[in-house]
Amino acid sequence: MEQTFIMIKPDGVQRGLVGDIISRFEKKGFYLKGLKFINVDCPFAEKHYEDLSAKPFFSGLVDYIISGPVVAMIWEGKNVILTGRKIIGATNPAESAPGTIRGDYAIEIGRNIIHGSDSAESARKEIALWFPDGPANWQSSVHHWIYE
Ligand code: RTP
Repeated sequence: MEQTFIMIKPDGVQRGLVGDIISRFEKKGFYLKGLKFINVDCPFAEKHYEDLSAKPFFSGLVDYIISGPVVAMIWEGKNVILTGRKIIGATNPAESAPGTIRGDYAIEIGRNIIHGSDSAESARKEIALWFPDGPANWQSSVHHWIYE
């Protein structure tokens, strides 16, 4: 089944939003397959955001990500990459719909609380980077209550 990489950024941790964010993904029916509470260093953050290295906001983005602990997660489920992005909301909170995480809790693009993989290719790369040992191996006992 499809997997995605989700990271609660330092502002989400500092503002006490970890429980709410995990709850939104759990209540939707997705399965938590990996969870780490960690501080990343500059080279690691640069690697994660390497596709954005030419952007003018790159160094500010890296400083933001290394400014405190983050919660790195693997979530699994049907269409979890696209649906995860919908749960998160548009990149700029000024354009994120109410009901989304960014729409409900964020104001500025540079403090937008959470990251989610934007494609199957980035999910694969990001899971490999953040979870080199792979996802946890467990099966949900409520699977047939969520899927036909
Ligand atoms: P993310 O990777 O964090 O899930 O965000 P995204 O795909 O929605 O957006 P992306 O374009 O990949 O940008 C990554 C993060 O960089 C910050 N950003 N700042 N100042 C700016 O104009 C600007 N643009 C992007 C945001 O924190 C964004 O989530």
